[in-house]
Amino acid sequence: MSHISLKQTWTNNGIKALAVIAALGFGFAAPQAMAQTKTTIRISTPAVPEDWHAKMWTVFKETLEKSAPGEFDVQIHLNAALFKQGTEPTAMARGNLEMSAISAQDISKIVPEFSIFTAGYIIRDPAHQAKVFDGPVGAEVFKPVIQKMEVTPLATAYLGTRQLTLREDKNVMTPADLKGVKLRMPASKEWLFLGEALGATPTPLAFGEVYLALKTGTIDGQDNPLPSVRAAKFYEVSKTIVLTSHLVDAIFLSYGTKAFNALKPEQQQKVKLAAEAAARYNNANRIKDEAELIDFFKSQGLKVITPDVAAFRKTVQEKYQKSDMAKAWPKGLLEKINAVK
Ligand code: KDO
Repeated sequence: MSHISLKQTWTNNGIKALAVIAALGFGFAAPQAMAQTKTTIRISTPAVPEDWHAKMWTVFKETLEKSAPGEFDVQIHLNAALFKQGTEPTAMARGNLEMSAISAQDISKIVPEFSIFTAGYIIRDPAHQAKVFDGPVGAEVFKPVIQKMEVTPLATAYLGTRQLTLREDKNVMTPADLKGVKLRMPASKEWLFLGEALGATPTPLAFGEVYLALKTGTIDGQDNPLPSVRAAKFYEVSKTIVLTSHLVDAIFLSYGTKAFNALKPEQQQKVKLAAEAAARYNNANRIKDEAELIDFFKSQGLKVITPDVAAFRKTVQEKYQKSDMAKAWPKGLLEKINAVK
């Protein structure tokens, strides 16, 4: 990745220098004209370089370079280096960022009905997730995202099924066992509600700060899909994994609506196809990883617990049914999601 950034920085500076020379009348008009025709796509994500949803952006870049050679300058910024986690949608709406993979929790801030996808134990598995978002339900729920949020989702990626990791060796079988456990959640009310619904004491923290917080004991645990637990090395500072499978999580590869509408129709199509190729790459690798990682964590000395998932499901679903959040869910949407087979 650093190789890509370095090269891009050089290219940008090089083009700027040539543009200045041209402007000064030295006759280098051609490179300036070339620079003007390229559309810049700035991408920002909190994902760490080793994670699949970081690597997928390279697939996006390469696919687009093949389908539209020389038309786009794709700049990938990982580790939340360009925008802080959760601030990407506003940056996209304002035209300060072209692309990111945003979460259902990000969307819910502006489109409250979307919070149905932040609730535990609603989406059943990756196949169900793909059918929900790629079918008529997706078409319905993405409409207000494009209009109200000014962000256009182009492809849905499977972030993984979220599990708990705890810094101590602890037996957790039911939500009652999480009482008093300081569980790190990403910083938004939808995430914190999920942590609470699981029975824990949720503590908001950005993804980039989780490793140290686990190490020092500022938090007792965190939740993330297993591939991210490996990529961000949370297993190095955790002793227990609890397979609650509480959220089959998605992220949506999205483009700022105004900037997307400014592209030519054939460019829009190519960008969408590249986003879909990136999501496919991520999904295949992530699903494969999830099947294999438990053995890896055991080999690293972690205790892996299969808790009473039915007890977690019951408690979590009851909490959501009674919540204010659920009042924003359009009538019949839950039934439509459940009916997708
Ligand atoms: C996290 O902060 O736990 C989370 O998994 C939330 C996701 O929505 C997403 O932002 C993800 O982090 C980042 O992409 C880092 O993997």
